[in-house]
Amino acid sequence: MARQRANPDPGYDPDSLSTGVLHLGVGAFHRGHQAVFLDDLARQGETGWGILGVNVTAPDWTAAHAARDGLYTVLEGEGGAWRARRVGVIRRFLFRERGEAGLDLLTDPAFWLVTLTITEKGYCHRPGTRTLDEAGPIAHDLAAPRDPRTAIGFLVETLRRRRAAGLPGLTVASCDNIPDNGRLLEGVVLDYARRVDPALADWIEGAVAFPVSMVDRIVPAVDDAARALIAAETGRDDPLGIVTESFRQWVIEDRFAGPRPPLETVGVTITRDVTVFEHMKHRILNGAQTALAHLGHLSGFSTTAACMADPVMATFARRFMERQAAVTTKPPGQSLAAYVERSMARLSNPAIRHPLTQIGTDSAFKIGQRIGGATADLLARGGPMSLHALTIAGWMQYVCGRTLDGTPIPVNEPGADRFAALGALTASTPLDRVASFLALDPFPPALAADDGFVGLVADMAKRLAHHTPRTILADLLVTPGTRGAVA
Ligand code: NAI
Ligand code: CS2
Repeated sequence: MARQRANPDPGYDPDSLSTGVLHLGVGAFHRGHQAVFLDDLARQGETGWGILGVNVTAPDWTAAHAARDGLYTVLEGEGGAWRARRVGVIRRFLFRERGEAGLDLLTDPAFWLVTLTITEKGYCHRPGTRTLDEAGPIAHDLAAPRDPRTAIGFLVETLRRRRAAGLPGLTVASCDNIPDNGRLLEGVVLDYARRVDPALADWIEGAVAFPVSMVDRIVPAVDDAARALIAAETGRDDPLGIVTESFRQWVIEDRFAGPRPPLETVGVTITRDVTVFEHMKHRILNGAQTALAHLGHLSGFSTTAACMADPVMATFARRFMERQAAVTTKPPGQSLAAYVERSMARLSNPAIRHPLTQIGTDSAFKIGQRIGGATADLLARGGPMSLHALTIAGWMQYVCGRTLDGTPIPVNEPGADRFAALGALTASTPLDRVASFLALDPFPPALAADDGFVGLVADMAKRLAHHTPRTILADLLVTPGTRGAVA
């Protein structure tokens, strides 16, 4: 029986908000992060920053949004203590299939900010570059730019119409978890615009600002258990509701065109250099999540919190983060030791059921930014390398798609076939096999060039053929003085 708990409506009239923000990619993260910061602003009486959400790919929230007049619950919690909050800032939702729908949106002068959470694949770029992958979905839009299907094509067409209407530029902020996300977005937008309308590209270059931002909040995909929890805590079904932790952080580069929401009044850091914040987050928190995703799944765990409840995996996470922190620059006013401590607490939060396979999705995009660079930096300063070698060997095993006992792993990423092919190269030696993985683009060349490191990864891969990562870690973490010791 669902309990009726306090779940107050927002302390403002949602209909009084005008939509100053266009968001592309209304997923769980947007509902739990940017929308909550803008909800804080609305609660302070700022009425100009309601959101119009657009999805150019599934899911289509049209019916869910209409059914609840755009209101939804954010259930925030640590342990068993929950706080339910009603968010009312997403004023309209549009699912753009083909046709004209949405293309004139930015000709409304109320819009001053576009934000995006479209996942890494949504940028349509060649990994490791800021240029378009012409062989991918963008090919359609390049041929028919007035009828775009990708987020990049949609954005550029709406900007073209804004310019044609004689309106000024605005700010377009990527909120995807990608290093230098604003530069990537600017690169692909300009690359695309230059090919379809060079004068438009010149206008965008002068009139549109693409700030980099670091975004942080763990918002797991909403599953049946999360929906049931929201219903139990609030007494109502809530198709747009999400479950998340209390922590949230947003650091955004001070680079805006035109008016912007006063985000600094609701705890957002606006700064000239986001990179140091980004490195801290990607290497320490995300690095540990990605390492645990692969090593944890191969050890039989299903969520981050379940891993962290195990003393061996938790000790690994701490040591791994400390090593990543050793090669990370401290952002002003931050302590890396405190960041590790807080990350330990966040990852251990039993209230958050973050599936390891969700974090393992698109891992080839993630492992370079989170682990590859730090591994090369650690190697350059003389190690220790054992935990990183095991982490990379674990990733190799994960993307090849089988656990120790042969159970298939639901590998979800564009390069899966390529990895499986590398994994199946039975004719080559284990060393060659490791070297061919380390030569893939997520990794800096220094890794494959270091024979000692290649040997250490090959040694870990051999151990993984007979033991789970947890068993290997139990040995590595308690046996000082040996080759893989955690001194
Ligand atoms: P989700 O699966 O709930 O939503 C994904 C959204 O991206 C949907 O709106 C979908 O329409 C859109 N999308 C997917 N593929 C696309 C494509 N090829 N082109 C255009 N739009 C596309 O995922 P969630 O949790 O909202 O995460 C989205 C992104 O947010 C992540 O990829 C990450 O970069 C960022 N993020 C997520 C965090 C989290 O804890 N969930 C935390 C920090 C950042
Ligand atoms: C996670 C991130 O799915 C993943 O790759 O590591 O979504 C992570 O939860 C966020 O970056 C936290 O802000």
